[in-house]
Amino acid sequence: MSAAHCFSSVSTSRWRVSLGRQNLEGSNPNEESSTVAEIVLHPAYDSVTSNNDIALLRLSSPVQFTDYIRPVCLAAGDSVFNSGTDSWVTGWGAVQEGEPLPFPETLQEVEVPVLGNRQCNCLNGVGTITDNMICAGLLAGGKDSCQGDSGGPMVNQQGSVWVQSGIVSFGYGCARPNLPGVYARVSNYQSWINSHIKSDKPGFVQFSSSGLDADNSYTCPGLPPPPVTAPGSIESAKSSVCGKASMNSHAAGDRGLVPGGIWPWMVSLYKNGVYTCGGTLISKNFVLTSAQCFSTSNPDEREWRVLLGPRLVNGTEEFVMTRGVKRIKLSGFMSSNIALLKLTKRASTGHFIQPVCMDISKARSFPVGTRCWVAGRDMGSRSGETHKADSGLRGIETQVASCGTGSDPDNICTYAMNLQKGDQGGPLFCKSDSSWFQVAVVSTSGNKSVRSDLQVFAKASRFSSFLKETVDDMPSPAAAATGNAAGFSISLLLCLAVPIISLFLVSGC
Ligand code: 4AZ
Repeated sequence: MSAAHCFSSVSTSRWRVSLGRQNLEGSNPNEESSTVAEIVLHPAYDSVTSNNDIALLRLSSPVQFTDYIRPVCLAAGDSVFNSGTDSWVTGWGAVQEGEPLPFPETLQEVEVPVLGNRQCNCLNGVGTITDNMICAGLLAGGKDSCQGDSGGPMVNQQGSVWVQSGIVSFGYGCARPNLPGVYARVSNYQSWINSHIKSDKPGFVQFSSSGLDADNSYTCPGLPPPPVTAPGSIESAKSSVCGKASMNSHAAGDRGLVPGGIWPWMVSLYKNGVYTCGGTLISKNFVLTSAQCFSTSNPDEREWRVLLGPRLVNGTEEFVMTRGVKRIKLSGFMSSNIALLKLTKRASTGHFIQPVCMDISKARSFPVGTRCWVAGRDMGSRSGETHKADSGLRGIETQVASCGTGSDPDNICTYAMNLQKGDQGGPLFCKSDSSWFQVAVVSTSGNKSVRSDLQVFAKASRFSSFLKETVDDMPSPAAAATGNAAGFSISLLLCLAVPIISLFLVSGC
């Protein structure tokens, strides 16, 4: 993939593509090169405005992937790049205006933030920046792409995956203050790119920015006024929503691979570096777990670390973020009691990290048949192998069952399951009105098994006053109509590990 403006015709004979190269001069031990079978310019490329500055080159023969030659992922159509999103641009272009890259012309990289389209339009002159463009640069100047970088990539890291958001296209000079570089917006071309690639299609990944985009409220004389967002609307409440597993509902499909995509409220608790318990994020500042995870009624916060944002990377569990613990509060020091951990710094939420909802006002019912999950960690069956488990993740889908006669309203029953040590502190969470609610905390030794076909859990709502007085930033579920959990049919924790691995191998990006 390159920029259309690099090609004055679609004649292929004069072109060669070099891969795996670091320097433009001298030896490049990892270099491969290929002739070009076809050059496809975007049919709506406009050389005057630079709109649709994108081209595809079909190589004459497939390249062998190596440690030095690998495909990048491409930003899928529904990607969002908020103003400020950290980006990297690479190329062999000029190091400043009029100053070519010196011998031996080693590949250069520069880190620049995305600059929103409204602001970029305003700075460059309203009308110059179309929706098919994305800008990046510093208002102060000093960092930019430059002549010779054209056609090269702007990429953004999401977890361990690099996603190409832009193709170097144009700009007024290089690195000048208030004149960001302009790039073709790759996410707008998913269907055009796919229409030209019949087999071995690229891996499209939805890139997501968390929070609101400050560019939406950027005002500028020539621009239409920013859209009004009513207070309390879904948009403005986005940061405090709970219980939406957005990555789970479309973890794979025609948009390609979305990395990770497991329950975003799951956390792992480590004591002195050893996995000790599962837990859940219930607000930006608080994690809920079982009181049984603590061996004394007065635990030492400094011994604990919280890993947030579970993701599967090549079938192995990884976490996006870690936090220390400022405060541990136990509701009591008994089997079914719960514990709240206040994080040293609030968690930044997004697709990978999001609190689960809690029904502290006891307003919800979870009738017989409601879909629920228990999620925890697979610690292996043999002792002494506690953190060697392959994926680390374990999920069991279950349903609310009747507790039978004389049932206690403070308990909830599900069909029996084989709870293990690694499930301790993790959640039983159930779906209500398209949001996921944590109904109970798993405490592996505290469950009273009255019947062998049932699992009895003490409802977390019995601790509602403890939760209310401790957690001062409890999020609220999004309105039911905005739910994206429809079509939720994949038993992801257990089943998707395999397709994720194979998709990685197939698309390789
Ligand atoms: C060029 O001429 C060029 N500062 C590429 C990028 C930028 C300017 C010029 C952006 O290839």
